[in-house]
Amino acid sequence: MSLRIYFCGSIRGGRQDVEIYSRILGQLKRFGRVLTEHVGRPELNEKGEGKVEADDKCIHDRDLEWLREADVMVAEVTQPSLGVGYEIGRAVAMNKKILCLFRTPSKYVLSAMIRGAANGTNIHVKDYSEEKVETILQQYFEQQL
Ligand code: 6IA
Repeated sequence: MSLRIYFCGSIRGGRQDVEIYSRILGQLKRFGRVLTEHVGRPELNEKGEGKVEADDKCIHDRDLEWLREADVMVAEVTQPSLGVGYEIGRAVAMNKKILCLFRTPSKYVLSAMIRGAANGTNIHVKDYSEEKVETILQQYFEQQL
């Protein structure tokens, strides 16, 4: 059975990096089945649906269900997002394998709570440039999983 991959990227935190999410998603498909492809869709913006509390509850509960099913999480963490930080915390609590990708150079400094969570086993944090992301993913999926 193929690996189930949970990809995270900012939505209400800001959609500036959506094209990069989409490119990473395209590459992740080589390694398994991505459960959260919507994160890379440009038409999903920070406004749209989801203003009603019940909708947000559905999104939260469905995403956590996918996270439980996932074998590995890949999180693009450059654009700060409360939701992505929360998902990473939940994945840590579930002992999931996690790869966080932070693009450099960036106007942001990655939260110490994410960079400091890296432990060399389950949780990896990699700085990357766009042209290296393919190699980083290749190495991660070959060596860590
Ligand atoms: O706080 P953020 O919105 O930036 O959190 C982004 C993260 O939360 C992503 O990695 C998603 O997995 C999850 N997430 C947040 N919103 C949604 C969503 N619809 N659908 C699926 N996953 C979500 C939001 C709709 C709305 C903004 C129009």
